Amino acid sequence: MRLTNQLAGTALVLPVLLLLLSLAAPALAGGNATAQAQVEIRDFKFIPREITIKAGTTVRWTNNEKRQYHSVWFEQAGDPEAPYFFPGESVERTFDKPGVYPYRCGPHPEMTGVITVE
Ligand SMILES: [Cu+2]
Repeated sequence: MRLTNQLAGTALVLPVLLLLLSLAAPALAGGNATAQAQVEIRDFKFIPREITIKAGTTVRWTNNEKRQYHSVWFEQAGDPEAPYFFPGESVERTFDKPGVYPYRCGPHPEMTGVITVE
């Protein structure tokens, strides 16, 4: 009777362990699933102005000005003008396809940047 109970307990524990491992595996192996890159906006500049990322990476632009709004506008890709965002705010964009993605700030055409996706 005791042996039977132990076997039954083992039989239950194993599938639960396997389930937990299968849930944890993507988080452990798929580090790129949540890859993120940062671009700061300060003194009317995108910093860094050019970055290279892997496909699937999300880029986050953060406005670190004191009181100036900006935008991140992929004009050359044919996007409509992007909304402005204000100090303390950020915008994100995920790049799934390799390529070179130039962008600019809507109200400040001299502010430009480039995302290269590998
Ligand atoms: Cu701007």
